[in-house]
Amino acid sequence: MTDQASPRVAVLMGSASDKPVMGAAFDVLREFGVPFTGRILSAHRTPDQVRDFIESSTADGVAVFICGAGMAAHLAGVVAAHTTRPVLAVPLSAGNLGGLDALLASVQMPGGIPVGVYAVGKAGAKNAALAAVQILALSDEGLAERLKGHRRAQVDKVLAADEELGSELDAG
Ligand code: RP5
Repeated sequence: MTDQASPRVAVLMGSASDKPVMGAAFDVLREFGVPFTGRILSAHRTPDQVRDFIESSTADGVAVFICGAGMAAHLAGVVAAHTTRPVLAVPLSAGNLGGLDALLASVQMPGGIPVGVYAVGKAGAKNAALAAVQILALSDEGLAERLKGHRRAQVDKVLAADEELGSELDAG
């Protein structure tokens, strides 16, 4: 799946079963108008295709890789081994260990091959996408302004909820 012509962010996931959670990353990238591509590729089940994709997408201008995987989550590490561009990992809850397995597999990279690791699940997918936007915004003033607007909207939302709670409590 490709959102627009020249993707700047590639969102990879290890299995179709990861799609419902990794969709949160697509939502953020769409919200900011960042061209992205999404692929289901597995470090274990399709190792050759992972390597080929990294080579071709890097040549095509992908700047940041987001990798969601559960269980023995090696996708981000393998991608990082093949590129010097930033790789952001989203550990996912699959199997019986609630995502702790994927979190540890993602975060315990040997020195020399960095991977940025986000929260397990949807919050991680959302934040990894926001981090990708932040990286791109370093050289895109329009994107940087949209990030500031996004932060302001969050403040407004929390304050509105706070006011509503106050009214509910006042009403007894
Ligand atoms: C990982 O194993 C995938 O990223 C997924 O989270 C997990 C289970 O995959 P399926 O057995 O559902 O395909 O590689």
